[in-house]
Amino acid sequence: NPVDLSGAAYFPAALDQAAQSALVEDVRAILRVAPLVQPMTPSGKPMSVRMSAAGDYGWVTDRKGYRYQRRHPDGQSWPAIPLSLSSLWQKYSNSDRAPQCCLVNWYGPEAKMGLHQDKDEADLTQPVLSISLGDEARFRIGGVNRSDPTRSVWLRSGDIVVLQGPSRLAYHGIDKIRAGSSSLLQSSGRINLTLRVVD
Ligand code: MD5
Ligand code: FE
Repeated sequence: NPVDLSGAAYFPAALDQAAQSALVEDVRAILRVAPLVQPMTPSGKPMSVRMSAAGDYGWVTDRKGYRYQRRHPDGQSWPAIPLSLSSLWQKYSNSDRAPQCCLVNWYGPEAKMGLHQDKDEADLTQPVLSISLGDEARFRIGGVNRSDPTRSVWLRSGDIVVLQGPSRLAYHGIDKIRAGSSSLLQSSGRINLTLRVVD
């Protein structure tokens, strides 16, 4: 049963070790087709998080702006979303749609993601499902206004968060990675997977 996290449904330890390891293998297969890239913000700053994706769309950013697009920056189509992940969407999302994007975020020990809203998707009533793998991360979530108070929670490997309802437009970010806190990956680091309906 979920814990309420500022309106989001938080399922701590939703995935056991075997399920986490299987997901890491699926992510490695995605990355063989669609390698991680270090995205550039429109203002020209490199993001500290490296990204890839699976599905009909990936989310990219470069000097031209933020957008979803059907191809990797290198030109190839994104690989399909693996069944392991579409099954988790079926189980946890309460959505009547299929996911169109699995964004893969890779955090090294020093990576962060600043406070932001996710609103590049056409239908903001569709949920976002987040899966954490590897090192623990301090996740900050506030309200729909940037100035709203925030709370923090350490997300651990195997945790799932479903952002729906008002929390779907909540400001959120990743403040800090606890490097070496998990032995799931070959090196320290964290993977966050987000499943999304795009258009
Ligand atoms: C992460 N990823 O852990 C974070 C948080 C992102 C992103 O924020 O946009 O890739 S995953 C939790 C999350 C995802 C999407 C929406 C919301 C939270 N939210 O509306 O609070 O890499
Ligand atoms: Fe986000």
